[in-house]
Amino acid sequence: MRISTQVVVVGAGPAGLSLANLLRRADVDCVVVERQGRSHVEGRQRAGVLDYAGTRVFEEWGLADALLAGMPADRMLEIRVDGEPHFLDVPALSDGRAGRIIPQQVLVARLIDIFVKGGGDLRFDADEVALHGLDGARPKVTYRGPDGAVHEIACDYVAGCDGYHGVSRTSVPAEAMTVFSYDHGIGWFTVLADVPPPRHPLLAVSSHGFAAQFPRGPAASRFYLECAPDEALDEWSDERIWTQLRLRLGDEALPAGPIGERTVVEMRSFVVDPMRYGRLFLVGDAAHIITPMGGKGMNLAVADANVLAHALRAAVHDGDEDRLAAYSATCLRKVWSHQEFSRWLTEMTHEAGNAALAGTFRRELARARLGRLFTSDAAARAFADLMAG
Ligand code: RFL
Repeated sequence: MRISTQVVVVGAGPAGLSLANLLRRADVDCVVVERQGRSHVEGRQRAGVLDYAGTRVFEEWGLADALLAGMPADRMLEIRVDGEPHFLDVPALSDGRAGRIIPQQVLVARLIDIFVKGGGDLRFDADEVALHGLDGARPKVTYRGPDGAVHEIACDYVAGCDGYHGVSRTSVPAEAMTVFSYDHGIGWFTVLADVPPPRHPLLAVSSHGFAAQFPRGPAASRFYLECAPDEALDEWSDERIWTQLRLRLGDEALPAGPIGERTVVEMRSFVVDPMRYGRLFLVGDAAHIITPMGGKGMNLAVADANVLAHALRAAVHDGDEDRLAAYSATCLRKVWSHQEFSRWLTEMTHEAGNAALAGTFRRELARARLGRLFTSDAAARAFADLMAG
């Protein structure tokens, strides 16, 4: 079965769905192919904050009202050091640039709803997705549908939005891209639990190791616990989780709750340059992954989608490919800036607690850096500027 379109979007995560919706607004024809089923995609719980820059993207394209309705502003951040709370009012410190607290699965479900109700072509359960002729004038994407038939979609451009483990990046010859990869040398054990969310997103630094608690909707929290990079999941019994959280968060009264999901998150960063090969453009996690520290992964996906939507609109409607030529360099500026922010925050919050990581001298340096955030308005503003995106 053959059809043709202007853009095939591979993957329906935050990157692919943002791009698909922006393309519809830009009057650019697209088809989205997604390997998983709709309920799986809508149930994937990961990020929880859309930064200010992300909210601006959806405002500019007229999607913010539908997407962000009822989602509270992201205001205060608490950094607790040895049980002592410090609060940073991010919007107040960044001239009112507030993000929104929105669980990733809510954003994804709303993006799907808007796209499909608007007549968008979104194909779930697409198996064996393959990209062809990326360095030619008319690439193709093939997949096997749930009906067992092989479908072929000819197009002008392919947007590879299929995440770190997707097929898009691996379709590019290895010599055509430079890969940057960094292992942060720590592990993060994370659980999603039915525990009332903290009043404010909370980072906790102590000699027991780093921990964090973030809101995930009205009745749930995502917790992170620093651990050894090679730590096995089954080393974390429920009892150990709650004991360590109470100790590290400095909160003896933290209630235990049912744990829905537990994973060890890779504290690894990865970037490819360029984010383009011929008519393929890599977007979001397909091109770069970042540690969850600073909450920038989903936001970078939205930022890339925005740059690409503008560039594709100019190419399709005006025959102007200058923005497409600049796509990779434009995105990578922000990617590296966020990578630096995430690494800086990771290093500071982990080394300030656990002296075993980098020694006592670096622990004191990290504490001095942290302390500056609470005593220097300029330092707090620089931090808030990066948080706002
Ligand atoms: P996604 O979300 O991985 O979506 C890719 C989509 O492509 C589909 N796919 C394919 N489709 C067709 N053919 C194939 N061959 C395919 N292979 C894959 C997949 O099914 C999926 O639907 O990438 P995208 O869109 O670039 O979005 C990136 C974000 O999801 C990611 O950066 C964040 O979730 C990262 N992240 C966090 N980001 C934040 O901004 N703040 C956070 O607090 C935060 N916490 C997290 C996170 C990621 C986590 N994990 C496990 C990866 C917490 C966790 C636990």
